[in-house]
Amino acid sequence: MSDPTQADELDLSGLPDDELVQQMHEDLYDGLAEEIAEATQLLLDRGWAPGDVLDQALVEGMRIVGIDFRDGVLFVPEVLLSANAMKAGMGLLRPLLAETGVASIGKVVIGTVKGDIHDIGKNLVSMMLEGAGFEVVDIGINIDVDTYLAALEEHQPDILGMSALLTTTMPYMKTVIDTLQAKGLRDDYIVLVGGAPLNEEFGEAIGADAYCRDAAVAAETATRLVQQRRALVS
Ligand code: B1M
Repeated sequence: MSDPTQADELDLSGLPDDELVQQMHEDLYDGLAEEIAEATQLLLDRGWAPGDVLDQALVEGMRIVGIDFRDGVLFVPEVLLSANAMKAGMGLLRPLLAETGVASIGKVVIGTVKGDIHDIGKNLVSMMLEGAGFEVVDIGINIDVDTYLAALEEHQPDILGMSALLTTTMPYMKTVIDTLQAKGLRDDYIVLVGGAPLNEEFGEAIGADAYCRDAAVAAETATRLVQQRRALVS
């Protein structure tokens, strides 16, 4: 998209907000982690809300990367650099998004399903859940059913969250839910699913409690369903 050597010479602090955000889209595209971290900090220092930096600069930049990845303009090594740059920005936002100061309102075990190594969306969901007051146990990527079950047993969460970004891996969510069912454990947990190729119908069809379109919806849904469950029990 742009010449990375030129980006090195740019004084990011001299750019007005809209140009800085535009530059961040380009730097994300070029996988420039240091520049993304610097620009993220600049926007925060200028009084931007962490959620706005996330949505307008980072998530939007990654959306553009996704289009060119789909169209064969970008390839895996380049997209990995973009993902790394995104994480550099997210690292600065994480403590701010998680800064609620309230006691834990519930516990979540979350992981990306077997065969799938995409973790940016899951990490964002984890951050937003932490920000909403949840304790989050992130068990990582490429998680098979036995690992999910072991984590549920160990951590006894209120919620199981699963992420899938590939049409080939999303059916594995049903494998996990069916296994919970077969072991008589399904009703012990609220099961939330998400990921770009999923939709409401899919969530219903596999027996999840809810499909969450994005991280904000995941946090809202988690809060609502935990409160509902607590009200039923008391
Ligand atoms: Co991949 N990849 N990728 N990739 N990759 C996609 C998903 C793809 C759509 C690109 C494309 O063709 N346009 C495509 C999938 C096509 C399909 O199946 N429909 C694809 C492909 C094909 C592949 C490979 C097969 C490519 C190859 O090897 N030939 C390969 C598969 C590897 C594997 O997993 N086995 C692959 C590899 C990779 C990289 C490793 C290079 C890298 C991942 C790096 C990483 O995650 N650490 C990568 C990336 C970065 C992408 C794109 C470009 C970006 C994904 C992303 O991070 N989005 C992606 C294109 C796209 O989605 N536009 C693509 C930003 C993130 C904030 O959004 O993840 O959707 P998202 O998460 C959202 C919501 O979905 C929701 O909330 C999040 C935040 O708002 N959500 C949840 C997600 N999980 C949730 C869980 C919940 C709730 C909500 O639980 C409660």
